[in-house]
Amino acid sequence: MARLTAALPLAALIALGAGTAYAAGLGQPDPWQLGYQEPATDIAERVQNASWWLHVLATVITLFVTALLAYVCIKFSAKNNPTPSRFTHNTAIEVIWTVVPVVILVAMAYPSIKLLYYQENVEESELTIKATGYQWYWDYTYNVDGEDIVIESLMAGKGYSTYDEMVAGMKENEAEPEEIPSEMEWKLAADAPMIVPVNTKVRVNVTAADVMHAWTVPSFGVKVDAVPGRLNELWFEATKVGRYYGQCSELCGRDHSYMPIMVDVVPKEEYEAKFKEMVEKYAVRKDRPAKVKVASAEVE
Ligand SMILES: [Cu+2]
Repeated sequence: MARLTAALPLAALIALGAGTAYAAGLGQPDPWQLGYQEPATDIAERVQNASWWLHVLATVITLFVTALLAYVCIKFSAKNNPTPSRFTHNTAIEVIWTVVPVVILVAMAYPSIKLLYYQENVEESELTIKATGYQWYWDYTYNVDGEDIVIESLMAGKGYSTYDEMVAGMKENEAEPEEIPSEMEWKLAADAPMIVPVNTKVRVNVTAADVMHAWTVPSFGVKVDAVPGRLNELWFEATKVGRYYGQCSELCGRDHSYMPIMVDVVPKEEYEAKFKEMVEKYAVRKDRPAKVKVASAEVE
C-alpha cells in the first residue's frame, strides 16, 4: 500500500507537467504539441484549468482502480488464498463505494456548471459580430451605424497542392508579401480576418447558410455550432494582441478543412483604422440572390 500512495502524487505531477511543458504557441498550433494552445482569454484559462484538474482526477482514479485490481488478483489468487472466506456483505465498504463517487461527481459538476454559465453570459458585450458559415468559407457581418458591412473570409492561397506552388501562384496574382501565409500558417490563414479590439467583450452570433459548420478559436476557449436557421452565440474578451487561428469544426462537406477562421486582435487605438482598411479591401454587398433555392410546390 505504501508504494501505491507514493505513485498517486507522481501521476498527478506527470499529468500537470504535460500541461505546461508542451503548451503550444499563442493563436496557432506547434509541431508536436500535446497540450492546449496558449490561452488568450479568461474563458480559455478557466476551460484549460478545468480540463487539467479533471485529467489529474481521472489519472488518480485509473491508477487507484488498476492497483486495486492487481492487489486483489495477487492476494486472493487460488495459490495465495486456497480457502476463500464466504461472506457476501460489508455495510461500511458499500457505503464508502457509494458515497465517495457521489462526492467526486458533485466536485466535478459544480465547477463545470459554473463555468458553463460564465461562458453563456453575453451581457454587456461592447461589440457584436455575426459569423455565417457557407460551403466553404465564413463571412463576418459588422453593424456600423445601422448599416450591415459584410466581410467574406476565404482561405488564403486555396487550390494549390504544395506550399511552393501556392507562393508562386499568389505572387503571379500580385499578392502583397504580407498576404502570403508562412508554411506553418498555410491552410490556417484566411484572406480577410475578423478584426476585434483587445480587452473588449465581443459577442459573436453564429449561424450557417447551407449546412452545419462550427466556429471556434482554441486560444479563446470558444466553440459553437453554426446551424442554418438558428442563431447561436458566444463571447470572448482577448487580453493579448495577436493573430489567432481556428478551423471549421463540424464536418460540412468536401472542403470542410479549407474554411479557416482568422481573428486579428488589435490595440484599441488602432482598431478604427484597421477596420476601415479591411472594409475598403474586403467588404462585399450581400444583396445578391440566395445561393439555395427554396423548393417550389407549384403544380401545372
Ligand atoms: Cu464548415
